[in-house]
Amino acid sequence: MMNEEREYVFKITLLGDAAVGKTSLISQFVETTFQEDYKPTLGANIIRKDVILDELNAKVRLIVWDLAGQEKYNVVRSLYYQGCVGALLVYDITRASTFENIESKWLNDFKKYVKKEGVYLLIGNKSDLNEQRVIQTSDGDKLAEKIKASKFIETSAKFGENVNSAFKTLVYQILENQ
Ligand code: G3D
Ligand code: MG
Repeated sequence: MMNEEREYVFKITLLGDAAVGKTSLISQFVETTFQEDYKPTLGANIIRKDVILDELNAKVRLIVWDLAGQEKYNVVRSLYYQGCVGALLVYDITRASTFENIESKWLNDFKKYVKKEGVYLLIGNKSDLNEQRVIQTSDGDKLAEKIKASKFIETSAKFGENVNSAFKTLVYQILENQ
């Protein structure tokens, strides 16, 4: 007899400086089937995507919040983070400032506003731009260890490299954390 399928709903966010590739990562992940719900008052897009985990006989509905070009400004932070259980902390491997802001700005924000213990991965995006790289893979590894990220992954949102695995890893880490 089949076990009953389990269903979960997880709210996650992508955090990082402007133009690191947050929206591009989401677009790659959800492909063409996404529903977008722009909340101008929150400065955020909200995207839904169902992830089927056959091996666990589970379905996860991901509610992905994406900052809509207001990284520096007045997002209603408490609402943005409310109920959030996981995040991708994203930097651009070609811009050092985006790497430096991960801990001091984005992780700090996440910890301040997410009351429950949240799960986060460190993502070094734009891995296709290797000739412009200024942040080495070993630097990413070290930072991930320092900030206790569940995992460090380099991605290319442009070519879809490691994008699915980044989101799926986050889902598995959240499930483990429940
Ligand atoms: P954001 O949502 O974090 O602000 P976007 O970032 O997803 O809007 O991406 C910012 C710019 O970086 C975009 O270029 C986008 O195409 C580019 N980009 C995102 N991810 C990658 C990647 O993995 N590789 C490369 N080469 N470029 C990427 P434009 O020119 O449209 O502003
Ligand atoms: Mg964006």
